[in-house]
Amino acid sequence: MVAADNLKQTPEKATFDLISYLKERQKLCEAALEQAIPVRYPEKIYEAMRYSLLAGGKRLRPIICLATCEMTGGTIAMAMPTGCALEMIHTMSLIHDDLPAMDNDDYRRGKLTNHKVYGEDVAILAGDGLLAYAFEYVALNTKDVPTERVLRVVAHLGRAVGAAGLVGGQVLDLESEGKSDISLETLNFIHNHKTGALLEACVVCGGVLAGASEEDLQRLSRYAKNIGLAFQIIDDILDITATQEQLGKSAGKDQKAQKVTYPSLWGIEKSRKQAQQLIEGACAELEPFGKEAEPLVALAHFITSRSH
Ligand code: GRG
Repeated sequence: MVAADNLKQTPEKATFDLISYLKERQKLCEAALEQAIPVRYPEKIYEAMRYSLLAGGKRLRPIICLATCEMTGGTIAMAMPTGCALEMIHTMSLIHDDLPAMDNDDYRRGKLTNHKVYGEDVAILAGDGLLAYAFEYVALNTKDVPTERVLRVVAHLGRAVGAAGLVGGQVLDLESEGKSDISLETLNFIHNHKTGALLEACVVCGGVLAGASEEDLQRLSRYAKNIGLAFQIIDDILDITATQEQLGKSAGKDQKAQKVTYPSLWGIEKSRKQAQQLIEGACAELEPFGKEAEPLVALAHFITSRSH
């Protein structure tokens, strides 16, 4: 899943083997997700939830959450239920985003979209089921973490998904469709909410679970906001430059929908440069964590050099 050409690390980062790290972490996350939702009666809804949740994907959100928890003194076990919940929430947002009422997409993660397989009605419910279960899962399965930290995680996740996060970003994105006069400020608002809020929750929740200081949580939040925006800039570039096979979803959608994107405002080269600058800013926030920050630094560079 992780191609070597995705990993153009600078020499000083080359000592950290990100390929092996991601492979190992993806395996752990896959195993945890596989166990998280057993099929019960009525089977159809559990199967629909599992169809999208277990359809692959890079698992960046849980991996980032686990890495932050470890970097700030916690363990993988403390963060895994939150990592799974983040992937459930992310999957819910993809299922709903692909619906005919939104982006109307046929492919996701290299497979037919949820509504193409189960119908629109079940796909909406599968998203709802995943969203609700994410919160139940964190509350019931987080062990060896003080209750007030778990509560804080639940609140942070709620904020990241709701109108102050994903939902708010998506509404503005839908409203902006077909408009050619979208400002950079509006574009940033859309992506800081639609993509950035959940990535920020991955990082901050990892730190909260480990008991990181408020100052460190602020640093982590700034790191995440930078990588969130860089992630979206690269996503916009890939929509133009990558193929459907590479992306696992339709390519060239933004241009077809005449959407304002970073490359449409800046061109591809300037967009790449801006993403690179954001990643450098993100990594600067991690300097106080020293060598412990290696995985998060490498992950930030991975985001700008990925090809899918
Ligand atoms: C119903 C509460 C509720 C919310 C839904 C639909 C919606 C609101 C928000 C849209 C969020 C969205 C689809 C953002 C795009 C994020 C993005 C860049 C996804 C691609 O992430 P990757 O590349 O995908 O990490 P994989 O498949 O690797 O996980």
